Amino acid sequence: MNRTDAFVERAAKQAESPAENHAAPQQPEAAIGVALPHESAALHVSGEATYTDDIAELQGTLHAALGLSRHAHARIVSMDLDAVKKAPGVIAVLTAEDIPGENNCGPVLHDDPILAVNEVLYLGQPVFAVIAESHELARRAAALAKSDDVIRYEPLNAILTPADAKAAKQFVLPPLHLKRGDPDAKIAAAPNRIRGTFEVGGQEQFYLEGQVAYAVPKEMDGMLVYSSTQHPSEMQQVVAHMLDWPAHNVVCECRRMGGGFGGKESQSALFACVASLAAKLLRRPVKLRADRDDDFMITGKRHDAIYEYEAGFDDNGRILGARVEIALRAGYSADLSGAVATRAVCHFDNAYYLSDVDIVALCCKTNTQSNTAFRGFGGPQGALVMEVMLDSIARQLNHDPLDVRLANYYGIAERDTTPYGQRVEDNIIAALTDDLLDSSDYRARRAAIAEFNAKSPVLKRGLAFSPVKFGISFNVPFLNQAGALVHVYKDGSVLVNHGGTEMGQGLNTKVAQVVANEFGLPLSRVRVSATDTSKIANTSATAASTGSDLNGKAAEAAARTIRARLAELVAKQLGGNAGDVRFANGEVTVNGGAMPFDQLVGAAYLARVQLWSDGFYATPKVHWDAKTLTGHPFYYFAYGAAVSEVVIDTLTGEWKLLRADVLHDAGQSINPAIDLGQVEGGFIQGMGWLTTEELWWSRDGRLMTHAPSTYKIPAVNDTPAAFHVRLYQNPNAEPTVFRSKAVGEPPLLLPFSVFLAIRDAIAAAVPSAQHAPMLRAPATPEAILDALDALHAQSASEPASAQGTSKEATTSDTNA
Ligand code: MTE
Ligand code: LUZ
Ligand code: MOS
Repeated sequence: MNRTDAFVERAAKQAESPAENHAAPQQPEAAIGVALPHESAALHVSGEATYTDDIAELQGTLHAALGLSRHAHARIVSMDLDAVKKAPGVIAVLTAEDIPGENNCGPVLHDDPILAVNEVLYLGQPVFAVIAESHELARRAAALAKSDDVIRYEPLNAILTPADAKAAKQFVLPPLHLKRGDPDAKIAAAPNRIRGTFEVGGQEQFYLEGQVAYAVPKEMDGMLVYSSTQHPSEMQQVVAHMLDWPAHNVVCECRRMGGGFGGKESQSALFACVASLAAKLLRRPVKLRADRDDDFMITGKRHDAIYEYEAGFDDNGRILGARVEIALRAGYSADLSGAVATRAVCHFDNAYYLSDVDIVALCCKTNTQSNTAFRGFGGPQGALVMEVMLDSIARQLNHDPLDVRLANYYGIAERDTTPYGQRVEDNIIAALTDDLLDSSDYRARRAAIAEFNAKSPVLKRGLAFSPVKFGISFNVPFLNQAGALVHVYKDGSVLVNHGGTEMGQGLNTKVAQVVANEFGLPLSRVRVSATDTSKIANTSATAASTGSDLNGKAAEAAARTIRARLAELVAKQLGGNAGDVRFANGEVTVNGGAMPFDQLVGAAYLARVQLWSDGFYATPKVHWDAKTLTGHPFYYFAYGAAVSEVVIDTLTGEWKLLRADVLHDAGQSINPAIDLGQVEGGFIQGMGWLTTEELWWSRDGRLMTHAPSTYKIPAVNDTPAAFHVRLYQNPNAEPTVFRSKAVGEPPLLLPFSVFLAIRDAIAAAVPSAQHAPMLRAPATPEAILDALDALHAQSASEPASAQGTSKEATTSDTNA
């Protein structure tokens, strides 16, 4: 037995003894509901897993690197690429003029040039591509883009921040506006009001495997593109379009990504296109792998946002009317910003009923990277400001923020319709909250922390609870479709292909479990192959957390078709009804008789029964009116909640997460080990967004935080010593695959509780302050110290003055 097998065996043994809180599977014979290890776990830890850059290179392979713009906004006056062409090892230098088809890789609008023409719109934009003998030589030559002799620019006025873009009315798409009721009148008539501004930073996806594509030319104008992408079908389309070819000339394949997190939903395209262009022109395989700094400089991130909000509320903190404007930094092009902004609008409510509400979302056009999908896809940006508002409301009323949250929860009957018109029919947030408050001992710890803070002058503790309600489905209804192909070979082994992509989230494991369960086979009999556009056509991105919902159902459908054919045959041979045939434990049983699965498959082959099938799934119920921003965009909601406790050092601004309790609704989990991993990972990743990860552009629009040395993602020592994560047992009200729920994105919103706990600790440091702390996100030590300073200033001088705090760096709540 080799090391890999030993690992798998050990992991499987561990999985057999169900850990605390793991669902007892409802169908005990099935591979469903069992905490099986990730299909590639052993390969991940041993380093054997093949990522795109690990694919054995064909003889003659060349390497590409990109020459990037040096200005945030400038006209290209002239280009003289001779020096680049003459650099050691350079085979060719390509510009936009070399593109035979359309010079565009935008997913929705055609505003994303692959290589810049005439004008550059952000600092870091690719202007030319160098193709060289080696990766290193290509990069050295591409670095000549920094020389004035190579590209001469005439700088133009650059707009760098969402605030400036908003002032200049520069948007990549028209503003979105959703209004229900009469919020102005409700706010005016309310006994209490808050009004304020808030800001949250962006976030780099920081997939451990960077953007990479390897293009291999094939006969008759064919191209095979290995791409690290969440969206192989779109890569196929944009490459074909760029080469002016029909789509059937191009195959895109992806076995796995080393993370995508939304960053490879649309923005893998530039890399796939440049590698393919070079491969086509030079008739040699070409690989383009961006190094980390280039990846940071070129690709878009989570949208940062600035907010203006206002709310009126009663004496219990229940919101009577609310208004918000969310100004998102879209960057230089539209990319997916329209759908991101729509999701922000549809998550402002988070878990709360808002009878009278006005929500505006702006996609601000700035001369920076084109921001894109990132886990949560605008949902976190929408819900965060609501949680900040509720925190401020509670502090103004001197209530525990928890109680204000409970007072605003969606309820039954009158209080169950979202601002966009969808009824919340599967609401379990109240019961889930009770469970978590109990297990986390929230009320008792609140009192203990007050006691601690009274005695501790420098270190202050904070505690916060926050809930999540997250809508599941692509908010563009037609994207909610998927296909799968299942092959049963003559020996009874099964190969599954589906349109989803594996990025570490465990999709292939779950789909394999579903198929194994249909045939009553152990998981070892089912293999999932690489995603390949020549197997499943016209797929959607693996995104919106829908991977297993969509592809699990499609694969289930394909397996059921084959199973029905087998059942018919075995019923003929053993007697009985096809409908009574059972597939379990590697056997097929009916009418008191049994036959091993493999034997039945062999017999079916000889009887000329088709042993492979396709399967298709389209999510029911979803519809959306993009004009009125109303409809039923989500098939269902996923819920969760967290309680976090932090300690801050009021002299240095340092902080630590001491304990986090998380309860998350993954429906009836197909694989509790994988789902717990998603919840833990999402929590820590969201915590990074709100605390340590700070993107910072210089005055001339250069992103200065473009490597791990200056951009701090959480590490294992940032996870709390006490991290209690549980799955909430709650079969999906909708008939999803085994009544599971999507789990990829929603947990990213759970660490709102960390940010709010830091706010709580800051408030505890200045008990005499009238107002809530003005804490911006990310809550870096600098931001924490700024918030403390502002609070001290406020409590010292009434009325509150903004003195000593920079205007854009504060969150200000004022009594309206
Ligand atoms: N988990 C890992 N390990 N790596 C990833 O890149 N991406 C997240 C989430 N979890 C991601 C991840 C995002 S942004 C989404 S939309 C979902 O996984 C996509 O996969 P799913 O739909 O199969 O859950
Ligand atoms: N909608 C959505 C989308 O809700 N999530 C996504 O990831 C997405 N991607 C593209 C278009 N719409
Ligand atoms: Mo995820 S942001 O939908 O790729």
